[in-house]
Amino acid sequence: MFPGVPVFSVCIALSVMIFCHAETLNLFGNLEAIYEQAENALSTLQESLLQLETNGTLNTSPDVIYPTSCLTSGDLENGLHTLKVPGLSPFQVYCENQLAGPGWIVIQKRFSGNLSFFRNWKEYKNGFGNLMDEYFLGLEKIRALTALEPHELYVHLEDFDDTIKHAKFDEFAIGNEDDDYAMNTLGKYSGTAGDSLRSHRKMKFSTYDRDNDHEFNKNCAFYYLGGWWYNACLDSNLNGQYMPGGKYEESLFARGMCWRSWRGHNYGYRVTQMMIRPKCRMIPVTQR
Ligand SMILES: [Ca+2]
Repeated sequence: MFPGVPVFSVCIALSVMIFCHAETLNLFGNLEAIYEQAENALSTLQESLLQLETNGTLNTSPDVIYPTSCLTSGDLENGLHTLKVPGLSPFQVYCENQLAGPGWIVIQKRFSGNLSFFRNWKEYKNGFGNLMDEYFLGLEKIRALTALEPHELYVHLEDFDDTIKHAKFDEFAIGNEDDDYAMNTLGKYSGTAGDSLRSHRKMKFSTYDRDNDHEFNKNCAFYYLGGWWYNACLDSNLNGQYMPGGKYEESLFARGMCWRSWRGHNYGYRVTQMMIRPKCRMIPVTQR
């Protein structure tokens, strides 16, 4: 075959060549598989991004486990997290960890007046606004969260003189839509702003297109320009009109974002933020 070269040596050389070629083929095969996996991962990411852009939520596979509160997200930075509670698809919330200790889910946030809160029943049910801006999380999500385990409520208020006060309630829960999301549970008050929610306890939620209040002569939500657990009618109206400057004239009585026990019926705050978190979890005392 090859003059002067022993047949045995040629056989060894051919064997090594064939082996090396096979190894090369094997390597290409592995690279192809890795490339395919990367392509699949990229495709999944693109699909998720498209879902987020179109729906605002992700359709997830059953093996993805999301926390049920901001406390279990494990992240102490403020920001967005996806939660999952029984009966609802996963949804995003803004977690607040610095204003009043860790693990608060922001359910209402206002600080600019750029977003109208004079909304109908369906909008209050499903929520509206932008989680990174002003928003209302939605009664259905608040119901699902507070039905899952006992929650506490924290109301943060800032006036136009940069004074900050708060009202904390050691229990808070609302009923389901059949019960018009009534504020069935409102625990003990503590704080600095006074308790302007007590008279709204056991009241159903009302909007301008669904009058569940105790005022027989008018629709409180329509009259006071918000959506709230109106009685006949209100000691607080944090979803009322945003009033730049705070103090407003007597003729606009209680139509702003008022909290009577601090600055009365004719003052609307610069910032309001309502937050809830599970009350029975272990939180270090120093962080509460
Ligand atoms: Ca009425």
